[in-house]
Amino acid sequence: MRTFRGAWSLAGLVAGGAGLATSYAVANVLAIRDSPVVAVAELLIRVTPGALVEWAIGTFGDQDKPLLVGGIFVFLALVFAWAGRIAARVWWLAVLLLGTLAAVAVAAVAIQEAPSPVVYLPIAVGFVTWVLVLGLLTDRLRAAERAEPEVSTGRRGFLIGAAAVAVISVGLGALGRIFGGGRRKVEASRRLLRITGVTEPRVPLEARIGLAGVSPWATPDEEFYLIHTAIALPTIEPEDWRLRIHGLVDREVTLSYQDLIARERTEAWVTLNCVSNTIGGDLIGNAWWSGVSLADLLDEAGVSADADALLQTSDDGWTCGTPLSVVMDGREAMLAVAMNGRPLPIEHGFPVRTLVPGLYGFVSATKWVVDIEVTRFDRFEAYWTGKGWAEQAPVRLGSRVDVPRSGQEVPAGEVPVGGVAWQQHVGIDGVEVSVDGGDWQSVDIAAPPTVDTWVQWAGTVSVEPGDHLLRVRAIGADGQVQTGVERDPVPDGVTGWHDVEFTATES
Ligand SMILES: Nc1nc2c(c(=O)[nH]1)N[C@H]1C(S)=C(S)[C@@H](COP(=O)(O)O)O[C@H]1N2
Ligand SMILES: [Mo]
Repeated sequence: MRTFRGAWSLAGLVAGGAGLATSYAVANVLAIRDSPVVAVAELLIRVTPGALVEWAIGTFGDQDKPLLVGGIFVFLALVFAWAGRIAARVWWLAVLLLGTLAAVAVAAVAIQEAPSPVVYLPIAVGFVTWVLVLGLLTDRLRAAERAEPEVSTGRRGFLIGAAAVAVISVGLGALGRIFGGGRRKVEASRRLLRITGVTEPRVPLEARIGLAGVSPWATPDEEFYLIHTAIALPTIEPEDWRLRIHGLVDREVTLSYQDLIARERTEAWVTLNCVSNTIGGDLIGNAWWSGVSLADLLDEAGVSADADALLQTSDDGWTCGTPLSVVMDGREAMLAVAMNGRPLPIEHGFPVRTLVPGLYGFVSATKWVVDIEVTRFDRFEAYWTGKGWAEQAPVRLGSRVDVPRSGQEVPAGEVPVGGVAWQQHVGIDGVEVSVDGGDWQSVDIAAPPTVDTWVQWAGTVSVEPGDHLLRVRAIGADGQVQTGVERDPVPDGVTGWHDVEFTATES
């Protein structure tokens, strides 16, 4: 054996890397939204039990997807190296192994609505690259093995070949990135867009409680939480966007972006929250939204008396079911085109998303919405409902302590406390706090202009030096008192009181 240890693994690794690079480059050049690896990651998310996805979001937050893609790459690297070693002995077995990987990628792409066969091209190109490169490199390794000990050209040839392939792969990957400027183009369109009737957010004074450290009533864009199953975000030029409203309607409607923004503008402060938000969590935000009334559009389409649901579908194939009666009851249910006075950020659903105050995001707030079917709940199963989440999910009464922070040290005596409370579309009548399990005492609440948003609260508690526990509960405008019974986010949102421990120091 004249080849060095690991040579066959290296050949496999380099060949695999080259295959990934060409498939990535082709996907980008063809402006296919997902490279095969991303499609596989999305497939994994789709087949993963809801509880595990839930855990991943809770544990890794925004990092869950980079970690998943990273994990896939590590797995691929191991398989590629292994395939190289197998190729040393049984060539066809290595091809079979990689063929299986390619088949998984094909399946992942296939289930993401494949409108044209070109979506399979990156996988085909990647597979062919892998076979060719592995063939080339292993030929040289075999030559090295046959050669006399003093002749090392075979080995040198192999190393030069491997290095050349690696360099070309990196170059192709970079070219793919340059071609893949889809997101940058849409970002540019978005920046240049001026939508008539969209006004700047103006936070009413009465909405502010005026205690430093309480979450700002209007959440800045960059602090607004993000939840989506898509890894590569849909990038849709406004002129390419269409919305189809169909199903149990008298007249089917298809709207272009121009049609949509030509309609009367509606604007509102609406707080959006995620059903996965845990007690004290930050998957909640408040923004000034501008758009078009969804109920008006549905009225024009003529909704059948049979219907009780909207099945909404996004450009990336995500779905949700929304109760029709809620959308039609006069609240600010809208097709939103702007957030905080600017066209929607791409990650928040550009160019158009839906929003229904009082419902959790997973049953209402479809980003990149392209299809609304008027239908019945007993005729479909939406994305999260299929994973154990509820069919209907109105927002639960909730509250959070922002001040003091958990673990904070404050001077003993009169200690300022504050936070937020919410039950969108019902409203908040009061907030109470309790120290160290003592009596509930009421604190001040701000007076936002609508019941569709959260409410800031603040007050003081008097404490002796030492460790303390501060707990909060809200009282809804319907008289409901927030329960202390703790429930999981699944299937329809947490209940339970938020508490923080803090230390009062001798002043
Ligand atoms: N297309 C699409 N829309 C979606 C989702 C998604 O995964 N895909 N997630 C929903 C969920 S669960 C929530 S809580 C909200 C979050 O909206 P945001 O990311 O703008 O805060 O979007 C909803 N709309
Ligand atoms: Mo959510």
